[in-house]
Amino acid sequence: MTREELLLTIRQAVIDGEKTATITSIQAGLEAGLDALEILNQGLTVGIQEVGDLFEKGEYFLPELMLAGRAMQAGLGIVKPILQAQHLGQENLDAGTVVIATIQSDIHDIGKNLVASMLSAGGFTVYDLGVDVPLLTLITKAREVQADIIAVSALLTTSLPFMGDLIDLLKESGLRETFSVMVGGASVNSAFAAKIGADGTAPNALEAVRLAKQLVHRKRETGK
Ligand code: HCB
Repeated sequence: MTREELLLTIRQAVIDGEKTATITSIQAGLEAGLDALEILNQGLTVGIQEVGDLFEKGEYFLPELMLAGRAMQAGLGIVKPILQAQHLGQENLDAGTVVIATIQSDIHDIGKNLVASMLSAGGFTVYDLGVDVPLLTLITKAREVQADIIAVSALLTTSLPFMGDLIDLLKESGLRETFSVMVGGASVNSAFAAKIGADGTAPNALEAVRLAKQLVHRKRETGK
């Protein structure tokens, strides 16, 4: 099979919600020399986006969405350790402390989990609070562990306002300068991040690690 055919097989396995086929097609891809990042970005992620489109068009329903989510998670089970290993060793071990969660009212966690894993691999101490996490829980944990960054994820457009509320709450509590705030998830873009006054956003897990490093560097240099 060509590279493109291998990637197509991975995408299709996610679209079909076939966990076993996702695993075997990834293994075949790796054996044939595909790179883990290529499998993630051009295989798994393209597949799950297609599933979202089919759901939006009314061709897929919740069960298909759930099966595809499981297939994606199974695929990440193979790809994530490879990506982590590729990044370990190149990073310093005291990169900073991050409290991460999917924000209140949202339960999507595939992307958030990927970001959390890659931050760990990048030398950050990561406290993952899970999904549907209330704003006060996030802030309390961040204070307890003296976090550098609060990173939040949201995929539902109806969850986005809670990200703005988080920043407002930090301001009201006099803590806005204490924590950098990173926002992300498929519904988030730079314009939105700027509008709510977040410190940045990232389109994927590797960019999220890069951004987190910049934010900690800035904080250590300037205190903000
Ligand atoms: Co969900 N769902 N879903 N869903 N779902 C979406 C998100 C829609 C866009 C599908 C659609 O209509 N096209 C849609 C949201 C529409 C909207 O609000 N605009 C939607 C809906 C409507 C729903 C329900 C409401 C459906 C229902 O019940 N009727 C329900 C939500 C319930 C709730 O949250 N309260 C629901 C449920 C589900 C599941 C459970 C079936 C399943 C989630 C399983 C899980 O997460 N454990 C699911 C899935 C799988 C999706 C899609 C298909 C894929 C999401 C995904 O995992 N993407 C999604 C369609 C889509 O996104 N196009 C669909 C892959 C990851 C890797 O991408 O963007 O999350 P990511 O993360 C990236 C990136 O953004 C960045 O790095 C990550 C890694 O590269 N990043 C950060 C992420 N977080 C970051 C934080 C940072 O600080 C920095 C960077």
